[in-house]
Amino acid sequence: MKLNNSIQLFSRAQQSIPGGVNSPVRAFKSVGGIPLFIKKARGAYLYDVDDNKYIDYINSWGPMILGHAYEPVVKAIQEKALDSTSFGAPTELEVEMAELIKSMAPNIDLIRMVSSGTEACMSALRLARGYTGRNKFIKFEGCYHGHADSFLVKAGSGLATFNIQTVPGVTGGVSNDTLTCAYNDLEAVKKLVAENKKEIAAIIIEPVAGNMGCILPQEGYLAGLRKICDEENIIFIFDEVMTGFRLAPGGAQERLKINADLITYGKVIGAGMPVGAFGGKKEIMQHIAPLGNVYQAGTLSGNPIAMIAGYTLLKELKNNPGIYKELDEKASYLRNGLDGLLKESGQAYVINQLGSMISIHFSEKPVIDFASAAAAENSLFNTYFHHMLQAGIYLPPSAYETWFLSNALSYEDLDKTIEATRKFFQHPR
Ligand code: KE4
Repeated sequence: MKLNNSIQLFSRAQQSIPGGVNSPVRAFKSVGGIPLFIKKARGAYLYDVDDNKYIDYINSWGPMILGHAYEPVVKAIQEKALDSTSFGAPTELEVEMAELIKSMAPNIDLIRMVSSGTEACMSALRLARGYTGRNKFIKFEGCYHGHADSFLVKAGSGLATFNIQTVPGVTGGVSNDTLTCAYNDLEAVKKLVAENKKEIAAIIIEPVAGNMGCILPQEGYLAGLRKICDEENIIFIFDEVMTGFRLAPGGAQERLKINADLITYGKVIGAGMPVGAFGGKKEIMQHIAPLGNVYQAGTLSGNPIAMIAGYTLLKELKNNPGIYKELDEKASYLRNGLDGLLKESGQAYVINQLGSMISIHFSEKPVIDFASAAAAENSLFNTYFHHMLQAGIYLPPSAYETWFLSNALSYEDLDKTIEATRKFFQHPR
């Protein structure tokens, strides 16, 4: 596979951009090799600057749920841009976007638009602290809620990939209020709550974790957390930056039938444009400025281009709920195909999947939390990753990321993915 232009661009990029990338997870640092520079994408396919074609299982880390360059979204952006790209003043489109989200997602009385998942999560945490008057919060090892200081404690995604346990620049004053324990361990939460009685403002969780590979909540786990929050007056925050509008129109709240108090969004909500959001019950949200004194702001929050992109995509998803069934069927087909061949291969593995989120862990034990994800044979994943890339299949460049399916994937694409995996496990490495 010719990679000359990516190699040259990566060398040039490192002269001007830290690590040559604008987000660490793109750097291929854990899987090795040089990152591919992408020229364009259409539907389920990426094309790099050397004109190699790949079946895309990252989809911009989630947003491209209907595939790249989805025509209604592209057209809407092109038209809206003619009327200017931002005003810094309220618009009708923002009202329509908020009303559309409220019609799709449960438990949203009020919602505030921001420009990233990080902003959404950090704002939701500040609001929970401001509303309860408490400082501490609980997050789970391996979960990633963006790069705000408070969350960079035992976090997933790039921090897990690069094994960054403590982040220089995050002060003890901040991280001391961040309590952590293992995902899927309800007793550990009960213990933390008992040790920090009336001091915990929030529990924030990825209802289906995607930043340590895909990890599902065990039976009763989320309901158990809900019960603790109700009993202890703790705000239950669902970080649905990944799961929102992906697992169902109403995200994980709808799919898993659990009500959160505050919900954060990103990725799909912006259709690839910089959009995040946080919302929830009026009783809590009305403490956000200018209604209340929990200050939160953003020059480009709700700007027309980002709004029209997200609005157009969400409308498509709302008006064609069959898309979710198609996505689930494709994910099940892929899972069953991989399961069948891996069973025959003799290689220890676990496949975790819910809806269009899926990951393979080369582990003999179930992968239910960060420790079990970290204990898997992740060096084998790195070799598998490059084998798949050579076969024209672009997986997330880390064992600590979930794969994201788009509905643009054809069954032929899925078969190619299954066959390339079969070839990998047929030959000794
Ligand atoms: P952003 O600030 O990157 O828009 O969102 C942060 C975030 C918050 N919550 C969850 C559950 C997330 O998955 C993310 C971002 N996810 C990573 C991929 N695992 C983004 C990719 C990147 O960092 O470049």
